[in-house]
Amino acid sequence: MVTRFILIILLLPFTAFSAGPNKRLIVTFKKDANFVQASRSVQGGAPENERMIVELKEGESVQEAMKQWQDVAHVEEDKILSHFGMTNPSVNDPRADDQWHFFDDFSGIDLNTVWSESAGEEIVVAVVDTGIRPHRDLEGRILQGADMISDTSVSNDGDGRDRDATDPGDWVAPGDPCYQGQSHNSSWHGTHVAGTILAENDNGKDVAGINPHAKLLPVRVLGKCGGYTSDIADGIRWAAGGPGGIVAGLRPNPNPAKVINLSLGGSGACDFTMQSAIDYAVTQGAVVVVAAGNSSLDMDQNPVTPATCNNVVTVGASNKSRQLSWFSNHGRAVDIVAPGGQSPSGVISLGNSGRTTPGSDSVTEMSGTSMASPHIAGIVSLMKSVNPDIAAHQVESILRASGSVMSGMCAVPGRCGGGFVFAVSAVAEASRTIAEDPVLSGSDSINPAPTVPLITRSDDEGSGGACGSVDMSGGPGSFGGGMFIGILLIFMLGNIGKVRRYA
Ligand SMILES: [Ca+2]
Ligand SMILES: [Ca+2]
Ligand SMILES: [Ca+2]
Ligand SMILES: [Ca+2]
Repeated sequence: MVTRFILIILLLPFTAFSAGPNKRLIVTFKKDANFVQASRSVQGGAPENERMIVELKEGESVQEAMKQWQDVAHVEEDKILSHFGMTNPSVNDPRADDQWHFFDDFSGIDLNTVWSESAGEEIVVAVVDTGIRPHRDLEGRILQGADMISDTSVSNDGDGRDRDATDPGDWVAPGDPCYQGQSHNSSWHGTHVAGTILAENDNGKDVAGINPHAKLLPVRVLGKCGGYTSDIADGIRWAAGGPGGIVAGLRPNPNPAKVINLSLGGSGACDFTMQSAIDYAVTQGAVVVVAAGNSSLDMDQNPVTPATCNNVVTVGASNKSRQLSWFSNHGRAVDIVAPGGQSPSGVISLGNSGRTTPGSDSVTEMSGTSMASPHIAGIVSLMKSVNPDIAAHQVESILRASGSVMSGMCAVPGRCGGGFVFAVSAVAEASRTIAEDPVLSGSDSINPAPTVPLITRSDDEGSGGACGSVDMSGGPGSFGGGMFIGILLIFMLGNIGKVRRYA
């Protein structure tokens, strides 16, 4: 039984940061600032290069805190995002025959035909998610990953960032700080997502995967309650490797990802921190694939991050009737639609039997745009297999152009991008395409532009009062005036696309 999750938006004034634990800000200093001096002016932060994470004191407003700050260029809330899986019954059936989303030539991606175009090469695919279980169907495929979760109340592994991306479970019990009236079992969400992309084929175990030659780079960013934007953004950068991929607390990634899957998100316009990380990954040659989200929202009116960021491939979900799943977000930001399932026919992939801490390997069924996104990430890894240097904007264009018409809700232009993915055509087109250098779309005509919160050291503190509430109906342009435009969205996590496992 699918439960319809509802976005809970708290209409709170900005001074309400004391409402719960872990209300944090990302403070970015001006480029020419003396970082040591400037960071001393920002109390309660953890210094990093040109950026600090600041937790406000009980009852302290941003306006009050900012009075003492020097050389600050941007301030935005370090929002917590969560994954986009949904509740579904488990079939716990190990046969690929049940993976309609792969093998059905109507509602699935028709993998048998796709494999005639490319059986896949060793492409590094990052799954930026809840971490990974060392599932038997992923044996020999998992690279050295990273656990990017800095807050120990979220990490659930007893420490902050570390080199072990193993998923310890993300269950929430009534005693947990993020408990919101509903407990849930561990999701093993990252393992499910990874299995769709690259589970071992033809080994007599469990399920098939789209690119059985791909290597998995697990980046753990979601724990109990979800994950902070700053950790997710750092996870994207680290996964992409290179000079901009060096993040606090971790060694550089020796295996830069060419595909990065983000089956996660939250409400609100694309954050400055998130967009910067995505843009960096794209310039490094990665394709960033993101889930549209499960709130049945028209994202033209109600932006979702990172789904409405620029330079990403945004994926909506379809059901076994090849129509948009009822829960899937839609709008101009959607580039392509892929199977994400819908009760009673979810996506079948890898799981774990543990309700809290890990148990044994299993096969589970889940539905969500979280499950649609890794279908596209897997297909993109096949496109990269035939054309390793193909740029993100080329991949996006090919997917959009090759998609096929859908009926129902998606018949309306501008709701579902290129429509239902036509994987074999996309891979064939990729092999014919001459790779270009990555190009960033500063003002993407396809995606709504992100709201970049520019904070000036204005003395006009009175303007903060105009920012006391958030109007979700009007999109990013509807936020009140004043210094904090675009950073006011406070939302509860874990209410968006929670996953419950029934194994
Ligand atoms: Ca840790
Ligand atoms: Ca860890
Ligand atoms: Ca298998
Ligand atoms: Ca896009």
